[in-house]
Amino acid sequence: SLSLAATDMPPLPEVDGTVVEGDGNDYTLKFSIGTTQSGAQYRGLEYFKDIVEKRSDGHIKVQLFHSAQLGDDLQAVSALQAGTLEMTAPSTSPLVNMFPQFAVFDLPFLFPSPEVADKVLDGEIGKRMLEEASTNGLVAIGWAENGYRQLTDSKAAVSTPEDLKGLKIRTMQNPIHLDIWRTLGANPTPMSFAELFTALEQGVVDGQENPWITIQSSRFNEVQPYATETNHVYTPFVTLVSERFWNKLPESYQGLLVEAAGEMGRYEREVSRTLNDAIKQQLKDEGMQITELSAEQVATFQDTLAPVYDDWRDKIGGELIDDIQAIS
Ligand code: EAX
Repeated sequence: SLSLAATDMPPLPEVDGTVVEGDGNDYTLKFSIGTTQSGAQYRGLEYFKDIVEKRSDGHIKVQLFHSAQLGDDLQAVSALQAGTLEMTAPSTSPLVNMFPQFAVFDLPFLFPSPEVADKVLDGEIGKRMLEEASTNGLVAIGWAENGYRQLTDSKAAVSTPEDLKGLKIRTMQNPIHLDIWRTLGANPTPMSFAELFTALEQGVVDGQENPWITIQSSRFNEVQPYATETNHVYTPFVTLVSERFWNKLPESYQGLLVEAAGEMGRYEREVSRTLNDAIKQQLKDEGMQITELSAEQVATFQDTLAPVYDDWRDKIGGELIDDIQAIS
């Protein structure tokens, strides 16, 4: 079931190999992610590796790890802080305790389109967030995307909040997500991504939510016959470097990593969006029952979630949210 993503995966772009001079030393950089080898995120990492190895003329060696092999989102971030891993790119949601400003990405229905997300990530707000997240042993250097999240479950088709009554839904480790699913009438449990497939398979939880590409590349459809296209939250991936590693690098190589993270982020978002619809179709073809919501049905979810939105809007700070809405 991974074949379509693999064959539809656009070819890696040619890397312009203008060499960046270093300090004569060689470096090895391990880059680990939570999603699998067949997703858009890993494709982005392959491009990053290509750029960094070519432009450093082989002086920086990039080793890629996927499927949470070196830890899930939070474990990988801890490893960066400890200096035992050099790079990772988690969803922003599990990091809100450390970086409260990331919580805007958890507000339901705040990002109406990928274009608005790009303007936020690539504009002043995204730049400021990267600066603010460059602390606690981490250096934040760029944005990619996980994408718009969709609901899947094993019990029944869901088209209204009532259909969610009592459903056990796994969420990321994030208080807003817990609030969202509780308010919709479900029974949410936070859990690390690495444990999720087994939890779904064994019925520890009935459902979960992730973008189509992550659902398919993680084979959740094999244990989740139903899905609902909710688009309830847009999740970025933030590209992080261990500060310990960063401080060892000459400035020219720090610049190279920033440049490569930018190019990876633009490419990965393009791949993610190109594959999104194709993968939704493939999931249907493979027998997943996908419910597409009418505008009224989406409005019902939005109305039900209005208190969550208002409550967290006050906690996060209305100004940042106003700025994002002004972009929309
Ligand atoms: O690294 O936990 C999740 O649902 C995400 O897709 C995970 O952040 C991927």
